[in-house]
Amino acid sequence: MITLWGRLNSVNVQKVVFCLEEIGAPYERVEAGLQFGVVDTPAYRAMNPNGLVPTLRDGDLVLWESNAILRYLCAVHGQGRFWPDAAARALGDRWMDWQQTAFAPAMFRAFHDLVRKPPEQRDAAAIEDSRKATEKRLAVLDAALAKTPWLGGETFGAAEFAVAPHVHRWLNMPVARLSHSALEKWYERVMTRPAAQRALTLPVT
Ligand SMILES: N[C@@H](CCC(=O)N[C@@H](CS)C(=O)NCC(=O)O)C(=O)O
Repeated sequence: MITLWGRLNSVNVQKVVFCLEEIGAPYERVEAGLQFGVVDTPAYRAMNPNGLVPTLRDGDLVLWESNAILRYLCAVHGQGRFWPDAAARALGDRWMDWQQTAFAPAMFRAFHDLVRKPPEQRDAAAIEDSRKATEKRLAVLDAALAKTPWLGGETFGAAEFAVAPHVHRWLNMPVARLSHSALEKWYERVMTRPAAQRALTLPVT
């Protein structure tokens, strides 16, 4: 049995839940992080020394870093569904790395100030910088999705698990947004999947 530690309002946990639900592997999810605590206990730190969520255990293997978890699950439990070939895998991998290094850092500040901080503690200039940086990233994503229906090319793949939760968060948080039609159509396609609905349909908090 696979065990996943992490609260469902964490975008990095949502990625893994989306993947597990899509794969259909039996798993249990243990609440951890923020109000649930757990992440500072010695037992948890022994699994994940960063004290962050998600952490996944599958048999003897314990993994942290959400995209490493996604790659493992797709490779071992995905039965070839998410990487039709090496080129499609590499094309999707690009977007997974982009999500971690470019997209998530750009939107972090706007999300934290607008969703997790009371109005009097928000920094309007920092939010605006973050909003502009995010829009630049989204323009890149939109241009790519105007050319292919999915991030890895012609088929739904592992990169969707990594990128969609962040897009979902952006589109559902109280921020001024530009419209990106290819991106919005891709998001609608993603959200028709029952696995995406199970992972993502909850308030952004
Ligand atoms: N790069 C890591 C980032 C993990 C991370 O920052 N997790 C956040 C939630 S999205 C966290 O653990 N926050 C503290 C907490 O929930 O206690 C990953 O992708 O797994």
